[in-house]
Order: sequence, then C-alpha cells, then structure tokens
Amino acid sequence: MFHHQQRARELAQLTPPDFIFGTATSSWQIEGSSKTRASSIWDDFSLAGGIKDGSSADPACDHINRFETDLDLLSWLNVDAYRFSVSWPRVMPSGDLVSTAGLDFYDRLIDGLLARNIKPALTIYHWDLPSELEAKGGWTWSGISDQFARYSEVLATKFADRVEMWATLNEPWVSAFLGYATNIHAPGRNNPADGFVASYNLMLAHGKSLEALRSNNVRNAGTVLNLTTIISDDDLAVARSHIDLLQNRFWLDLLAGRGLSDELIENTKSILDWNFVRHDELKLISKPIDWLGINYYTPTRLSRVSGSVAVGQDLALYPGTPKQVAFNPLPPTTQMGWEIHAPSLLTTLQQTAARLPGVPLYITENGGAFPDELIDGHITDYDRVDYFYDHICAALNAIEQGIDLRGYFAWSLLDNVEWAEGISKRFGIVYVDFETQQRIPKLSAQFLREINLIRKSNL
Ligand code: IFM
Repeated sequence: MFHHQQRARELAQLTPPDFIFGTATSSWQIEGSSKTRASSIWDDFSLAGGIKDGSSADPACDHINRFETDLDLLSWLNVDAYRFSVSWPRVMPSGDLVSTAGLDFYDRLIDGLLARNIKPALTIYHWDLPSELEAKGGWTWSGISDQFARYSEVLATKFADRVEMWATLNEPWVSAFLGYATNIHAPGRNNPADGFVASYNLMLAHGKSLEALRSNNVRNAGTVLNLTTIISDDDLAVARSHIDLLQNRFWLDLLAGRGLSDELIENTKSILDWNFVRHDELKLISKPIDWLGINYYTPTRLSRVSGSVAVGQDLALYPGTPKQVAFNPLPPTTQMGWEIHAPSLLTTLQQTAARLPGVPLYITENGGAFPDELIDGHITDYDRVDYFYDHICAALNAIEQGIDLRGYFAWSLLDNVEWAEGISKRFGIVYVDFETQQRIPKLSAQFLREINLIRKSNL
C-alpha cells in the first residue's frame, strides 16, 4: 500500500460517518464563456490590467461547456458534496431581468449532481458583481442589499427544492478590503472608508438574502467567512487585536448580535463615523444562521520586521492598524507565500465556536498552491497531500474536542483563475491544461478519493 493510501485509511477511520467531504469552486474562476453573460467587475479589472499574468475569464476551465466532464470527476472522487457559486451577471444580466439560459445552466448542474448522489452546496455571491451594479456604487451603494435580496429570491424560487446547502456570501472581508479599501482585487477602489461601508453593506445584504431565502422555502442557509488565527508576541497585542477585529470578530460580532464593538468605533474614528448603521438592520443581520463556513488557509503572523511576501498580507487591508507591525509568515509556505500551519486551523475553529456558539461549522475551503510538475502525464503533488493530511487531522482533532464541525471542502476541484494572480497559481486537485482543457487528477485527488472510498465502504 502506498503512503498516501495508508494516510487516507487512517483519516477515513477517524471521520464521523455523517461528516461531509467535498470540493469547491467558484463561477468566475472556472466557467469561461464570458460572452454568454453580462460583464462583471472581474472582467473590467482584467481588461484594466489588474491580473498579473494577463489572464481573463476566458477560457478559464471552460466549465460551461465541460460541466458534464467535471461532474464525472466529482463522481470519480466519490465526494458527498460539491460547493459551487452562481454567477450573478449570468443569471441577472441587467436590473431585474432574469436570464432563462443562465438559470438553465445551474439547473443542469444541480440535476447532474443529484443524479450522481452529490449534495449541491450553492454560494450566491463569490465576488463576480455585475459591472452594471458597480456603476451604481457597487458594495458601497445603499441600494445593493435590496438588489442582492432580489437575486437571492430568484435563485431560491428555482432551486430551493434541490439545493442542500446555501451560502449567501463568500469571504466578505476579501470583497470589502481587497476590492474597496485597496485595489488588490476588483473593482480596485483603494479607499479605506469604502472598505468599511462595503463590509457593512455586504452583511446587510447577507441578512436580507437570508430572509428572502427562508421566505422561499430554503431550509439550510448560512454564510462563508475567511477566518484565521492572528499570531504575535505580546508587545504587539494592540495591533494583533485590531487585525483580529477586522479579519474575524467584526463579522462574527454582527452575526452573533453583538453589533459594532467599541474597539471598532474607536480604532476607525479617523476613517468614518458609522452613523449610517441602523438598529433594525443590525437585528436583521443577526438572524440565526443554520451553519457557518470557514475558509482557512494560513495563520496571520505578525512581527516588528517584515518577513517574506505573502499575497493578501498587507497593512493597507487593515485600516487603523498601528504602523509598527509587519507580516512575517514563517516557512514552509505555499506559492502564495502563505505559511503552512495546521495547528492554526484548530485554534481558528476553537475561537469561532466560542465567538458564535451553537452554530454548526464547516470548513468550506482549505488547500494550497504548489509548484506542480507534469511528468509523464502524472502530478505527484506530495506537498499538497501533506497539506490536506495535516489540516484534515486538525479538523478531526477539533471534532474530538467537541466542536460541532460537520464537513470539509477542499479548494479546489480544478486549477483555475486565481483572481489577481491569474492562472499561474494552481490550487486544483485536478490539473487543467488551459490550452487543451485536458483534466488530469493529481495525487492529491487520488488521496481524497481514497478517503471517500474507504469511508463509503465502511458505512
Ligand atoms: O481562490 C480563492 C477563492 O476564490 C476564495 N478563497 C481563497 C481561494 C485561494 O486564494
């Protein structure tokens, strides 16, 4: 038996029987066929040169034309669930206009999953905002949350009966701070106050979306945050607390009904006054969710001197942070420069369970970009297998400690367009040749498949 098979056996035996294993993707990163939908902020950002290697939405993984192949890959992987996102500009190309062709695509995708006995886990918004809405102010526009509720209602009306898990948003921190407070992501705004206003509007949109979903028969709805553990020596406690606040607590405070903390208002008083926040809106945002998804990749390690460069670790992303602090990811790191540190997944789960008690948790993304080499038609990505093994062990450890963790989704099913990094950073468990669109499962895919096969044979 190979080493990865032994490890798969070990994990399969430790996993609770009803635990869900899946993989995840997002619409803009894989779909391609941008001409068959309206434009999104990411199309504009790529046209404006915002993507490092010049990649765009086309062809990506040409998933629109190859989704049956991708569904077969999911079947081969024996996953319990598949997390995908819907492209807002594909489904609602303009105003309240709904595209039947757009909805039909997701209809076929969902039916294809169900036919293969795979639970559909749908994310309503994974960053591809219609350009038309950005022109009105995007996530800083006061009308955006109502628009998002209408879009959510369209999806619920069509898919409530068939979609097992619903997520309103993916990583609102990234949407707000990489897209509005800085110009690392689309739409490329670069204004700290906009970052905070966008954060609030995203959460208000979440609240209104949840209401729309539930009044249209959706039963299992939550949201997805990118949470992590912030590590530093105690002399940096003030900066650590502020970064923890913006990265983790702001979102969990709103969901838990604690509202805006005094620390937030004090630390951001030179940036904005928050007087647009309404009590009834805070109440709506804190309506209980059925589950929370955590996307975890790396801890955030701080020190007084900068270490190596890591994508998305930049003080401008945390407006209001004392200036004496810097990011210092320690080796080993992934190609994103992200420190690999599975114990921080455990602490993140512990902290989240304490900050949002009583809410079932899922790891909705976890994975890494590594320098994959295609040799004789194979990719033996031992580094990625190690990464998954260590992080799944940490997840199982959390369950042993009594944390209500119900599932794990590997990011990502396919190599895809890694946003501003383009196609140069490969996160897939399946290799994609972007010229020929050939898919080749990597060793990590075989490893995850093995876990699923053993678990299912034990049931
Ligand atoms: O590719 C992204 C994904 O879209 C959202 N979470 C992080 C991943 C890796 O950067």
